[in-house]
Amino acid sequence: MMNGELQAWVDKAAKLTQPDRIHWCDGSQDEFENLINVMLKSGDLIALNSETHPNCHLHRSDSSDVARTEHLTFICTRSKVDAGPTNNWMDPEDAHRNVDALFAGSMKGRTMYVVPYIMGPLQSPYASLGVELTDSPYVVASMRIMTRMGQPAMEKIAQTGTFVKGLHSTGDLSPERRFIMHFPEERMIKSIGSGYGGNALLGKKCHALRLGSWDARREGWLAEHMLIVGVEVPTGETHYIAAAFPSACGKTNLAMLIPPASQKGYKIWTVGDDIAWMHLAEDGRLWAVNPEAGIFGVAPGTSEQTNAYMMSAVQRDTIFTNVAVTPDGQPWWEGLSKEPPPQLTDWQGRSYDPGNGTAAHPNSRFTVTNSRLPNISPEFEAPNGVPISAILFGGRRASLAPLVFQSLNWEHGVFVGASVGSETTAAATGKVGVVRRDPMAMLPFCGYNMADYWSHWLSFGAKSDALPKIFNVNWFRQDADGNFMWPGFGENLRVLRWILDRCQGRGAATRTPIGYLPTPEAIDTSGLGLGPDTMTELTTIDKEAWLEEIEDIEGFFTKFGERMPKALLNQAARVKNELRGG
Ligand code: TSX
Ligand code: MN
Repeated sequence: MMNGELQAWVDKAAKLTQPDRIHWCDGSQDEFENLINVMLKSGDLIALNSETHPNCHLHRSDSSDVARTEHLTFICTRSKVDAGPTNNWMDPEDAHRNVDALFAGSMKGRTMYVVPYIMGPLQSPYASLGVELTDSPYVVASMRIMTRMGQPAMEKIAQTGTFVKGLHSTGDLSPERRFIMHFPEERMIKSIGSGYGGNALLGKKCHALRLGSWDARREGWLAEHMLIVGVEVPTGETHYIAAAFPSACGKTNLAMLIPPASQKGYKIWTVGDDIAWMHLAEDGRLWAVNPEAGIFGVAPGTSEQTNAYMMSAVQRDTIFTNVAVTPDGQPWWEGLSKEPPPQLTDWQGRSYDPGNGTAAHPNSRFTVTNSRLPNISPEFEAPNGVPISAILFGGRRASLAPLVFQSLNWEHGVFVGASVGSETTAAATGKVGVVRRDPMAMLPFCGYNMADYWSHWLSFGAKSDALPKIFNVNWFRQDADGNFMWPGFGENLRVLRWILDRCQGRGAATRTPIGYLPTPEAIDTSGLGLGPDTMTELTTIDKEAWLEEIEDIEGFFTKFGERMPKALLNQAARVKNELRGG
């Protein structure tokens, strides 16, 4: 059975882009192996050491095509205000005309791959279908890891008829002719001029977040930039947490946290490391599925010390992008070991010279299926997902933000999420240590006006009294000498324990204007050897500094003008008033 709409769209795209061949992907192992062989021959892939890293390959991207390009990413809605002040906007007609001119003939001499995929578990009522047309075999191989790709998706598309249309071509890779266009009203994506993950693997940021958030608002659910974990406790029950953090906060590490030996009987099960689709169920709870099937993770900083489960996963069947290689063909990146091994080849294929920068690109990646994770949750494929007890927001804040606090209620929790800010690190461009607002960690990924997005979040408050409790965490507080005050990593489980206690009506806390703070003794710190005042400092607020913070947040909110929900402005006013003693 063939979907007529799909056939017509493929014909139209082929007429525009003029590929030499069209290959309809079935997602089989044979097809994958053939693709790998094609890329080994063309030089798109390099085989890594088959003894230490069986079935692992290295891809080197164009050196000008190494990250998402937010200034070339557009939301093309009929009305500009629907895209909001934080997105680039272009009129849909203009956008189609502009990119179609670039797509014209772009696949000459190439194969157009038709890639059907499912975002979400196979039998999930929340799954969403898509087809990506691409001329990049690297994209096809990556989509097979990152999504449920191939025959089952094609069958569902034939049955149901509706799917997201994604057209992608690497074009000539010129940043001057690169655009990532979203047409939420048509459920369509057109991406040209980039082969990089977030720009080219259209199922992930483009479909699951930008178009997903648009669909979610219309259909009454939430598409979020969140990890999902199950926390198994010594009694054997598992409680689920979703968490959103801006980049460089260790989100993937938290998704794969390994409790230290002192935390006997606890275990973290990974459901997802990047995206959560959450639906309100009959029982009044929010249930989350991970729409993805794989991990597209940042390599630098990943090591046995920071993320042993991830290290185990990328030992085989992994595509590495822009990492360095050792003379015997093993991948390497900054942070994997203290010293770089001798005779490294850097990410651009040159003999490594520190004078040229880092050996691996700071945004170098691994792409690996979720099922390779030793702690993948048994609920990862559950059609209805997992019930979320707590939602965490957070950021990297050297001062101000306590280790953890709980919002006073749903509305205040939405304010906490909308206020997320994180200090820039050396890895990002721009100044170091400057606070950037990144509400719900969705700033680059919300497919519509963020003020409307907050209204949508707020609307859940009246729909249920069994919603998750909302918390804010900060693993990155520093003392006067610049030392991190909290050990972080596996010890963060101690904070998660307090969070779950609070969700069950336990856990000691003090009400403050910014939320409920743990009493200094409420979090188990036994064996950590923290100084006598450390927990007190991590669990108190500086009222003057918080007044400045709220004023900064209010300044950020003014961007959104008329569409700004009054409830969030009222929350800001309430916090300020209470901080002043009112
Ligand atoms: O991922 C991190 N997490 C979450 C882990 C579950 N990182 C790495 C962030 C870069 C992406 C952290 N870095 C965390 C953290 O909780 N905390 C810190 C700060 C820190 C760094 C080093 C030490 C302690 C804290 N300690 C020593 O180096 C011994
Ligand atoms: Mn992400």
